Amino acid sequence: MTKNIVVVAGGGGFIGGHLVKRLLELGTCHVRAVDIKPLKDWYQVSTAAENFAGPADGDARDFRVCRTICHGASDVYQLAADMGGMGFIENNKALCMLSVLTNTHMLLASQEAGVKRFFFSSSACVYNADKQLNPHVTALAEADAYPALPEDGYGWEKLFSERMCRHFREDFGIQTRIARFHNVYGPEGTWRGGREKAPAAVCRKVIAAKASGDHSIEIWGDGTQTRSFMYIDDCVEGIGKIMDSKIYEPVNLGSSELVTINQLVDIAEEIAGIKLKRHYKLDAPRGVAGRNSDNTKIRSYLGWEPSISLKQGIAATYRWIEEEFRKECDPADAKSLATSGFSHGSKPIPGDGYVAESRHMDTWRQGIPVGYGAGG
Ligand code: GKE
Repeated sequence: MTKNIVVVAGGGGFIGGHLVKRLLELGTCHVRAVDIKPLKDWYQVSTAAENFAGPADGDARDFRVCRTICHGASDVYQLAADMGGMGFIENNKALCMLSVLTNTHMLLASQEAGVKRFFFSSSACVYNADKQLNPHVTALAEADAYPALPEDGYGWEKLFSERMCRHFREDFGIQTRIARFHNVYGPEGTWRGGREKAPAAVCRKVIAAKASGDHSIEIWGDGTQTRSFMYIDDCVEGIGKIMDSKIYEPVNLGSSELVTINQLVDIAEEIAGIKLKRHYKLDAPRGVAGRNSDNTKIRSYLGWEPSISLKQGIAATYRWIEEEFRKECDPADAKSLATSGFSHGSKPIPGDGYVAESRHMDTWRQGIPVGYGAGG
């Protein structure tokens, strides 16, 4: 019996890598994993999948690539995006918005190929910033995305692409499903280099402090800012449930366990068995003051919501990063891994992020496919 073809765009990344593995474990479909990164840089490689890797075969910003990977497919999971934690999205707003090329071309190619279901990975960054001014935040319900005032760059692109998914469903009939991810973390994710999010960054810094013997930690902001963090296994389970559901409009996929960044550091310290001196970097990217996920809608539709506790998830994540650190880092590097850097495209940049001469740098080229518009 021929199996349905299922495409995972962004399959070489954090969430995509776990999703490819889960789909293969289910054994009901043929999986195509697609990512712009060369195969050697994929976070996880599943040899049982049909892997499309690198700028030529795996760049889903390129319509030609999208047509090839969507041909004959029944389901598409569109998770490909230029993204990262606050250190990246605050310093690369134009690159984050250029992910619109990927979402547009993947929707067009899916429509053309007769794809039945299209899953789009949106984000809590679509939410109105004026509703996230207080650490004691009221959990965000789906309607709080309007009136629109999302996170600059990344949030606007996600909100726009949500609308495009909706209108492709309404006008062209493709079954779209949209989940707003609330800060996903776990093993096999980004933990250094400038794109990492807070859970991985904090684990790395505690591990580095322990390894270097310098028992201090640099924390962005004043540590009172709040978030909810969702463990990867809940995320992958939620993606499957939402794709199989009748939830047409965007829905939160996130934990409702609200913590301060100081409490996140407490948890990592407890796992490490050390207490660190805290230095607060007030000029570092902080994002909103408070953010949490209101799970009323997902519970009402699915009778389910993410439930893996932060303590449990951070314990697994800490162990995995500790192992990576041991494998990849010389203890002498520990000091350099005790601080988080910012990046412009993939170029590290100094200090507060702004570089006057960036006008002349070719960072913008990183936002478009090789040969884009060639022959024009
Ligand atoms: N990345 C990072 N690295 N954040 C730190 C660090 C550090 O070393 N130290 C403290 N923080 C603080 C940040 O200043 C921010 O206030 C909080 O942790 C969470 O930062 P984050 O994990 O980078 O990202 P945010 O939750 O603010 O925003 C992310 O939300 C996701 C959706 O929930 C976005 O960057 C996207 O990754 C995504 O939209």
